[in-house]
Amino acid sequence: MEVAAAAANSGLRTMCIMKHVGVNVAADPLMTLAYVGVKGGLVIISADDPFMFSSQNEQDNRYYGKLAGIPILEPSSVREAKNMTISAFELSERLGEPVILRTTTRINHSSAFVDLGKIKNRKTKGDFKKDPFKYVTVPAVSRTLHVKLLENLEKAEKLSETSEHNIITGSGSWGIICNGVSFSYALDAVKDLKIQDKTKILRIGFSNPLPPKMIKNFAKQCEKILVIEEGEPFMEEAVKAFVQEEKLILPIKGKHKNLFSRLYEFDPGMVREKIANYFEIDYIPRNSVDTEKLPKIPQRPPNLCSGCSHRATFYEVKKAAKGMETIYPTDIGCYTLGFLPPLSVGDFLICMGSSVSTSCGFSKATDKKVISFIGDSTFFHSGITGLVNAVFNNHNFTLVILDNGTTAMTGHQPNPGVDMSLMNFDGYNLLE
Ligand SMILES: Cc1ncc(C[n+]2csc(CCOP(=O)(O)OP(=O)(O)O)c2C)c(N)n1
Ligand code: SF4
Repeated sequence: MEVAAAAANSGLRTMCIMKHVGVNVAADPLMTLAYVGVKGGLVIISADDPFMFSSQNEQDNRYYGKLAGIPILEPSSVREAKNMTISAFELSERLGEPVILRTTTRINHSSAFVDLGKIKNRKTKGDFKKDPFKYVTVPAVSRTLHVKLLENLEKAEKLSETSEHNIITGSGSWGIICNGVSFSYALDAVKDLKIQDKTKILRIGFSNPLPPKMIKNFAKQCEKILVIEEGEPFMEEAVKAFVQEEKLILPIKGKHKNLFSRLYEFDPGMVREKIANYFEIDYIPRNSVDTEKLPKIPQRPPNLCSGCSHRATFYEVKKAAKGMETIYPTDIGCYTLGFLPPLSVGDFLICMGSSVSTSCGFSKATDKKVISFIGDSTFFHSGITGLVNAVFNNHNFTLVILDNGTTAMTGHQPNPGVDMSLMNFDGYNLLE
């Protein structure tokens, strides 16, 4: 985020890509970068993971847009992801603010054909013009920058009102407000339930700031509204507030014990069923395929590969610690799987780098022997700062750095611990 902040303020278009929890790590610079703003377009891709297919939580990063005061765009398809990327750069340059492009699991894991359009030449060198009273965020400077950020947010709200990404389809007095992949599910469901002439759908693609006028006008034409969004009731709460401002009285529901959950991913069948419930449509769910007579497929939980070097390390550590009362803080990577029996080395994990700092806590708070594990990539990512403090503060634990010379779990990317000369590279140049 900081690399991108500097490049964007040197006038370059910059993209900063991470999974949802990556934004937590990048949140410190992001919050103040929103004050400082950008010159070249800066697009942050936040790939959220409802259902936690490969993550430790399913936080909804739309709140980061709200927290930082910057726009969010949310695609409903692969094609839109590509088109919204172009829009996001244009929007970022128009407002002078970073823009978040938020995707979720189903979009992240899909691929499709897209039309590329004209590809512009990439500008890779810009210039930084000094202006410390804009760029150095001491309190006196930030006080004026915050005023500018709020003005930009007002401009963004106007753009959201007329954005091509906020669209209304269908007709009728039953209202559906949805976003992202839920839009496709809702479109299919309305067709399957044959309620096209009764149902209007407002698809929100520009989700921060939301368009209050558009939502109020939509609500005026509805007798009841269902909000369909994976994750938190981000839109639902806002829609209820807008409708209250208009003094309208109509049922609005979304997250509810009989409707949508804040947990996990949605799917087309589930969305169809909830729409039918809410609008009280006679609906017989489709028969699911009878799998009773099929042989049961054996469970195949994730496991360390055969021959994995981590397994041998865990085995040796367990042998060395035999008879000791131990706590094994672990970290994020392939080696996390060591928490499973029979190895059972992994007692505590909250985020990348947490093995080191939680070891400090356990070693202070208990009399047990603390032995923790961290991968080489994770060590350079966020373990190293904790270790510097641990040494300074005389914390007493044994840290095992599992140096397998790669970032295995996420696809073997190089990290600062990898000897790139073995591949005839001098360091790692991602893009010239
Ligand atoms: C903040 C954050 N960014 C990215 C990830 C995704 N992630 C999961 S494991 C991993 C790296 C693991 O590499 P390493 O520590 O070297 O262990 P290995 O898989 O090689 O055993 C990353 C980047 C994450 N969980 N949290
Ligand atoms: S991919 Fe992961 S589990 Fe498999 S051998 Fe490499 S580090 Fe071990």
